[in-house]
Amino acid sequence: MTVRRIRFTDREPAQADILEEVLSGLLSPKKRLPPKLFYDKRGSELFEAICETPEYYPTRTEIGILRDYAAEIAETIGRNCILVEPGSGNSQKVQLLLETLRPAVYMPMDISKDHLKTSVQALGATFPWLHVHAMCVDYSAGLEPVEPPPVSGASKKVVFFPGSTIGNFEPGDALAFLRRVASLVGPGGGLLIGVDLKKDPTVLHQAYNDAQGLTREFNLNMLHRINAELDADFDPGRFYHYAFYNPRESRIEMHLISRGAQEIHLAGAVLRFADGESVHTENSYKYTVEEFRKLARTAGFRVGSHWLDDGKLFSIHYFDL
Ligand code: AVJ
Repeated sequence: MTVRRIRFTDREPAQADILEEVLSGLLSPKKRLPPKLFYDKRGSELFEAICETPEYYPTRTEIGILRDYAAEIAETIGRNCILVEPGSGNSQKVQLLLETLRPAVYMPMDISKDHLKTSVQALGATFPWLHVHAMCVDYSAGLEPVEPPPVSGASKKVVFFPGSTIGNFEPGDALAFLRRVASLVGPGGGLLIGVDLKKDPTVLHQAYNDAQGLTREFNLNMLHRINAELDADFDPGRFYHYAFYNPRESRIEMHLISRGAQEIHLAGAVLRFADGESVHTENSYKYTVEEFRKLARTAGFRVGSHWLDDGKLFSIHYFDL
């Protein structure tokens, strides 16, 4: 049997599914849009630009931890795993681990097909020994499509979930996601996950209100995207970007606030916005190390190791089953 080194499975979500999610979010009494809609081509580019701003510390801090502790992390996990990354984006972070970790196969999953294709090509060129099985899929709809290709010598499954993407989930949904990861990797499997930490609210506030206005553009891009893909008539100039830290809920909230009363048309529906009404586009929950360990334990994981930067801004945990 021949094994291709690079495979691509396309389960890109249909436009109709996106429309349904957008409509149900905007017709609900508290208007909301799912944060996964941020990541069209422009949104992914804007997110990458946000990661370069001086205020947005998570990405560079997590990269620093991965650099400093790559050998230790790889040793904790062990070689030849099946490494699954939901929401892999540009696969930048995993590259810091591949050489030391030497997985049997790397399985990136992402909702953005162009992004995924580009990064798979780059990975194939940089790591000629690496088997890659990429999937264009909305992983929030389930991790079931993860089917490793036949690669010999694989040990266990390990999910890599960096970037504090787990912060986008409400605590109950975060627990449900961790349980799904546990059932995907099974006994002997593991989870390597990046989690942003609680800290001075001012530092958090600035990270989501960068001086260049890139986070503002990123938030407003959701409306541009809905116009372009679903033929709506939002005027993004008539919405404010509003992001703040909610200490009671331990989360950053991002909203788009209507400037004045307005009506928007979308797929035959008329959406009414009151002056000052909000569309809640994202939560980004922050945890202490202990809080997150407790959550993982509740999901069935054994408490394992964790690594921090010197400033204790960000954490990377490894849990096994
Ligand atoms: C990619 C979800 C981790 O919550 O910090 C960045 C997204 N939103 N700036 C985050 C984001 C606004 C980011 N995550």
